[in-house]
Amino acid sequence: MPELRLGLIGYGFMGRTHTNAYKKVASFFPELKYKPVLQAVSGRSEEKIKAFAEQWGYASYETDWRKLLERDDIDIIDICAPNNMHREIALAAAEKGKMILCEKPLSMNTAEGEEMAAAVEKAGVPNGVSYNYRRIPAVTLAKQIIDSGKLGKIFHYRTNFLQDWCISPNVPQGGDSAWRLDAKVAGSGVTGDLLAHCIDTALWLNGSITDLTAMTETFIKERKHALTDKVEPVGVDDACSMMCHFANGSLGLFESSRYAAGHKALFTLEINGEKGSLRWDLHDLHRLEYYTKTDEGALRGWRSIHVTDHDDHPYMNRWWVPGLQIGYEHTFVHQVADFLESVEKGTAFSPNFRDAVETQKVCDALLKSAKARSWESV
Ligand code: SOE
Repeated sequence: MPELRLGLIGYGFMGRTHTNAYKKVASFFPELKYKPVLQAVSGRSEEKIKAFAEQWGYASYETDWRKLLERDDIDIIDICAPNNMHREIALAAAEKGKMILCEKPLSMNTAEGEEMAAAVEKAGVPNGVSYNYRRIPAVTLAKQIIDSGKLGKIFHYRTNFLQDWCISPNVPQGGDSAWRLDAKVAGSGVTGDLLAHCIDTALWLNGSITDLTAMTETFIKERKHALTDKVEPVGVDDACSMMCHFANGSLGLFESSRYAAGHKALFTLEINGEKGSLRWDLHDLHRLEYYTKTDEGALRGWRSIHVTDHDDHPYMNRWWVPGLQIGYEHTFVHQVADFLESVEKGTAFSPNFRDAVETQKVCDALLKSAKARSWESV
């Protein structure tokens, strides 16, 4: 089996989810030609990166990501560093001819995203962006149902991503644990961090967004910065709501917040068409709810499909026996498997950098609209 030698940049939450996936993929997708090898990981703190490398089984580590790019024994760069580093790393990795998998959001804004997409296209390197929720079997099944035409013409698309970890004013901004609250590092707040997942999935399931209007709010205006220890203005959006038109004529309603008490990671979506509807939520991720008008009258109602069947449900024949569900971490295994398959077949992985620029465009238009209190075209 040819080896595909991995260089991972960043070792936080996402570094762990990706590493776990690279370790498992060959066991659960044995037919794949390429087998990932945990060749090297990079992070600034020598003590921490050494410990991470030992814990997860990396053969080596670097304290400067640029050294990873210089190495001939690295084939694929996986960017799990904070958002403000994506561009520089991706441009340099493309120049070195490395394959690239990049955490979401692709970039700080559309302009950066365009530059990154142009760079990987010019270099001709396989590339992908980690919008992992597409690869939950129930969400992939939703895509298959929509594409089969079972819902007919689509009227509504409704989606949320709700969390509650920012309600306390004592949560700092910046530093290793709260860089998502530092505008200079994250670019935007919930828009790029959470709503971007809703947008990516919506574009995939329901096609492109033509125009939108939105509002954002920053509820806590100042927070202590973990690096300076000073109280500084908060530059990111804490919550956002967006209304939009899709190119297929349907109406979209999107909301995201880090102030929705009781919700830890509630990603939901619902789609209503002329022949039926689908709804799904992340807290019950192995179930897809389906309503079809073609059911016999007296029996008509929402069905809750337990998406664990080997023959009929995407990805599930890789795992246990029918009826036994899988979870969050498996989405990353599916993502790596699909990426490796695309490398093997020479096809484009989706979402790739170019696809993810479309999500950036919606994020930028949303932020612009919220600021100007206007409708914006995408
Ligand atoms: C934020 O808390 C976060 O970790 C996002 O950055 C991830 O993309 C999302 O999947 C879970 O929540």
